[in-house]
Amino acid sequence: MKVIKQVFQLHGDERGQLVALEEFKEIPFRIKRVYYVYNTQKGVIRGCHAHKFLQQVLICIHGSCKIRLDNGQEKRVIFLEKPYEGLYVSNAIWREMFDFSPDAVLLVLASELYDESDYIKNYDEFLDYTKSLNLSE
Ligand code: T46
Repeated sequence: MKVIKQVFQLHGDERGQLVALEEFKEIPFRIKRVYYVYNTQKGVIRGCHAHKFLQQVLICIHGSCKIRLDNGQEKRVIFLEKPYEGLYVSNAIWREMFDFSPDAVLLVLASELYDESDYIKNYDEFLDYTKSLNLSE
């Protein structure tokens, strides 16, 4: 599985750092929604689902966390700890976020508005979904 972790350009000077993200430039889609996760309690695993269409870029803008990506054939764990690094997560990828540091703030840029019907929350259904995609290719 190809993991796309991107290092964003820093616009730093003696005052500090700034990162700018624009749709179709640093972010490969139109940004329709932004949300963030923080104050995550010890031992919590978030996510545990896939999306049919949604694409996202995950940025741990403070603290650290781990992301498990699973395309139905292969799993990878990615450590996010830098506010200038973004992890692209395409559709049809099972994702789990875990090992959040107490100060972690995970920012997510999303290609779609919130839509409950885009979620696949059952792992066996996810495997069937990836198989159906592979068959239609
Ligand atoms: C994803 C991972 C990385 C909304 O009302 N609007 C929203 O835009 C979102 C994201 C969530 N919600 C509500 C739905 C639930 O009642 O907030 C509650 C918690 O959401 P959820 O359990 O889906 O949170 P995570 O952290 O498990 O998953 C989220 C995203 O939902 C998901 O798309 O890929 O972050």
